[in-house]
Amino acid sequence: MTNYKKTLFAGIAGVLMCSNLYAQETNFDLSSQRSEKQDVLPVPGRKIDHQGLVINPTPQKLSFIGNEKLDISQGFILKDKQKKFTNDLNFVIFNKNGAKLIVDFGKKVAEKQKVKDVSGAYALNIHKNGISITGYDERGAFYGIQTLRQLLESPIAVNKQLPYLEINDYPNLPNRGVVEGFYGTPWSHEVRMSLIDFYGKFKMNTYLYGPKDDPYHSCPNWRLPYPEKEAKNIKQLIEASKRNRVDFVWAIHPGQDIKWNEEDYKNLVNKFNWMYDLGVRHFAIFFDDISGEGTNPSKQTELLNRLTDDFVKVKGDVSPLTVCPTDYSKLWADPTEKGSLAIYGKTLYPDIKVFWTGDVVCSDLTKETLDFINSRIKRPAYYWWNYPVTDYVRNILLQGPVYGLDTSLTKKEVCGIVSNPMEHGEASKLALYGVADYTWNIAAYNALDNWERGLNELMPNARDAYRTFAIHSCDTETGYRRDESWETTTFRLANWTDEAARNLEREFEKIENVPAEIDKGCTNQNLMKELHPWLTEFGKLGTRGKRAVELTRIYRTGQNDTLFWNKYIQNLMSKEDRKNYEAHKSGTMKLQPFYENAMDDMAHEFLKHLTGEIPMDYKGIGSFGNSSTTQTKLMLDNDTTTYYTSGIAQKAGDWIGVDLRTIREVSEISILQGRNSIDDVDYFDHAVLEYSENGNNWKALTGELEKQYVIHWNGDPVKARYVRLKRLDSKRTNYASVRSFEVNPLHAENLGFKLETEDRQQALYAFDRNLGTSFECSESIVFEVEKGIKSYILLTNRLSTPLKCKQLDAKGNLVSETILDSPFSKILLENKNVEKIRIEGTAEIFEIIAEKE
Ligand code: LOG
Repeated sequence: MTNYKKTLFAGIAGVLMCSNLYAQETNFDLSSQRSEKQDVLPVPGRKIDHQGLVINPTPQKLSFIGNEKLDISQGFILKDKQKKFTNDLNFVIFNKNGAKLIVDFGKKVAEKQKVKDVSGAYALNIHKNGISITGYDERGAFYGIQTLRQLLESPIAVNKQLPYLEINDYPNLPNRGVVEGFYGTPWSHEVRMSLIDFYGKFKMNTYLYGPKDDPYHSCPNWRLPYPEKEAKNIKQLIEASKRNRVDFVWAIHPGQDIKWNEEDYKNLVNKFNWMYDLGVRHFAIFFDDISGEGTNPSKQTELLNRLTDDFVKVKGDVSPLTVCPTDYSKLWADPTEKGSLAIYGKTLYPDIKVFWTGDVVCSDLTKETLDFINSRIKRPAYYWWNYPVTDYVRNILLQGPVYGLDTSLTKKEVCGIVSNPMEHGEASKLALYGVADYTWNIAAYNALDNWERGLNELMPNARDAYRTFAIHSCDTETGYRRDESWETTTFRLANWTDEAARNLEREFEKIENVPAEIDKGCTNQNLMKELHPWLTEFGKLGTRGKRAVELTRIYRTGQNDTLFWNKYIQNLMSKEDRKNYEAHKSGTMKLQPFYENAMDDMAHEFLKHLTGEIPMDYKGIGSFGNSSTTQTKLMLDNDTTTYYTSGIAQKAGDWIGVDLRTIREVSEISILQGRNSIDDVDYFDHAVLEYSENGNNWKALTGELEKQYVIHWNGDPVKARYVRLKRLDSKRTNYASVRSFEVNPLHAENLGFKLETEDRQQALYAFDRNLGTSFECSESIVFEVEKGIKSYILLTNRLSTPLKCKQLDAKGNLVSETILDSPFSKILLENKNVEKIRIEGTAEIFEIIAEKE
C-alpha cells in the first residue's frame, strides 16, 4: 500500500542504520505505521432539490421575505463603505441606475445586523432598497460577496431578479482549508493559484504550504532560503491568498536532521525571517514522519515556545504557531502521562495549534478520537484529514463524496480541519468543495448532496459524464475505504438475470462514452490533463465490461465453442492492458471485479465442459476482509512481482489459503511470503501449514514455521480441498502479503508424457488445466501422445500467423501436416502410429486438452 512512501522510509532507515540488514524491520516502515480500517461505510445524506438556489458552503440561516423580488437588470450601484472590495466585485455590472449594493464591516455595524462575532461571519439582506452585506470583519464581508456571486450564478437569478431574503451566516470552525502536505510532485504554481481562488470562493480561510517533496520545506534544504524563482512564486501565492482572505501558512519540516543546538535554532529563525520578508505571517512546524533525535517531544515544545517568544511576539503581526507532532495518530501515539502528547499538553503554550490525523493515518473524524487527543494536549485539536490524499495509492483518483466526519462536532472539540489532497490539485477540488461545506456548517452537512452539487461546480457542461466517472472512482481498495459504484448492481455468472445484465450493460455503455463527453464538455484544461489517463482507462473498462455481458449471453446459449472462445480471447486483457489499468485504476470495487469474475467463471465452466473435469484454477481464501475478492488472484498468477496483501493489520487467528475447488491429493506446497524481499515486514513470522477436506476441520502439515518467507512442503499425499497458512502467536501487526501460493506445482517429470520446447517449465502451463495461465510459444512445442488419446483441443490467443501442426511417428517421420488458423482448433490423430505432435509457430497457448478414445 505504500509504494512511494515506503521506498522513502526504507531509504531513511537504510541511511541511518546501514549496518542493519533488516532495515525494514525498524519502526520507520510506513506500512507498519498504517492500518486503515477496511469496512466500507455507505455515503450518508441524500440529494435534495435546491429550487434553483445553490450556495456552498450551506448558509447557517437563510429566509425568504415574502414573495417579492429585487430587479437587478440594470446592475448595481456600489457603496463600498471602507473601499476594500471593488476588485472582489468584478462579477457585477456597475451602473448608476442599478440596484443599491452596500458593503460594510466592523464590530459596530455587525452588531446592528445581529452578525455573530466570529471572523468570517456576515449578513446579506435583499430587500426593496437593494442589497446590503455586513461583515463581522473584512473576511466576513468578503464571504458575503461570495454568497452574492453564487446567488447571481444560481438559476434563481436568470430573470435578473433576486428574491427578498435574509442570510445570517458564520463558520462553525475558525480554521478551514487545505494542507498541501502530501508526498509526490508538489502542485504547480498555476494550480496553486487556481486553488487559492477556489478556497476564497468557498469560504476556506487556510492554506498550509508543506509539500513533502519541496526540498526547501523539508530536508535537506530547510536551512536555506528559496532560490529567486521559487521565492517570487511564494510572494505571488501570498498575494493571491490575501486577495482571497486566506491565511497562507508556511510550514517547515526540519525534524529528520535537526540538531537541538543553537546553530540549528538560528538556522530556523533565519529561515523564518526570510519567509517573513517574502510576506509570510503564519508559520507551522511539522514533525511528522521522522526518526531520530528530532522526535524528542520536549525539545519540540521547547523550540515552539522559544520561537513564540523570540519571533512571533517580537514581530507583532505574526499569528500563533501550528505544529504537527510526531505522534499525530493514535496508532502509535504513547497514550500515557509520559507520552509525547501529554508532554505537549503540559508544556506547549496554549495558543499553539496541534495537528491530529485521528485513530490511524487516514481516518474518520470522530468524537472519540478527539476526546483521546484533546484530553492529552489540553486544547481542541486541529484535524489534519488525510483525504483525498493518494500518495499511498498513486494509481487511484478519489472523486467520491466527502464523508466520515461527525456532524455533531463544534469548535470546542476541533479548532479546525485541513484536508490533505491529491497531488492532482484540480481533481481535488471536488473533495475540497465538501470540506468547505462541512467545516462551515457542520450540523447541516449532507455528504451526498454536497457531492451532487460539487459535480455541477466542477464540470457544468459535462456533469453527467463526470458523475459517471466519479461514482466509480471513489475507493482505495486497501487504504482509506470509501463506498463506490453504489448505484450499480453486479452479479456472478450463476446469478445472471436478463434484467440485471441489461442494466449493467447500459452502465458500461455509458462508461464507454465518458471520455469523449468529458473531453468535449470540460473547459478546465488543467483538470482535463489530470483526469485524462484515468479517463482513458475508464473508457476501456466500459468496453470490456460491456463485452463481458455480451460474451456471457453467448456462453449461456452453450452452443458454439469456437465463437465463445474467439470472443473470450478478444475480451481478455493483455499484459499491456493490465499494466495500463494498474497505473490508472477506477471501478475497483465493483466494475473491474465484475469483469474479472465473469471472465474467470466462464473460463472455469468452459474448461470443465471441454474436459469433463474440475479445472485447477484455484481460488484464494482467507480470514481477511478482502480474502474473497479478486485481489487474491495476485498470489496465484505465477508472477512473483505481484502479491496479495491483506491491506490491514494481521492479528491472532488470521490465515491465507487456497481452495482447490474439489478434494484433491496434495503432495507439495510452495509459498512465497511478503511483498518484495526476504526482509519485508508484511508476513506471518510464526505460522503453520494446514489442510482440510471441508473447510472446518484442519490438520497441520508442518510444525511451527518461524520467520520463513519461503515455505516449501512436500510429503505423503493428503486429501484436501483447502490448504492454508495460519498465523500462530506473534507480536507482529503488519499486513500479511503473499507473492505466490502454489499447491501441487506442476513438474515436467510428473506430466506422464514427454515435452520438448524452448522453456519446459513455462510450457507446463499449456497442460495445467487452468485457463488463467498460458505458455508463450515462440518457436515450437513437441509433446508425446499418450496411449488411448484420439484427439487434442488447442486453445490459443489470437494468432498473428497460422500454426503448423505436424503428426510424427516413433521414428520422427511426418505422418501428416495441417495448418491451424483458429484459436480454437481440434487436432485429430491420423492413426495409431502417431507418437508425437509438433506445433510450430508463435502463439500464446492457454491449454492443450487431450481427448480420450
Ligand atoms: C504524512 C502525510 C501524507 C499522509 C498520507 C501526516 C501528518 N503526514 O503517514 O504527508 O500525505 O500520511 O499518506 C502521512 O499525515 N504520514
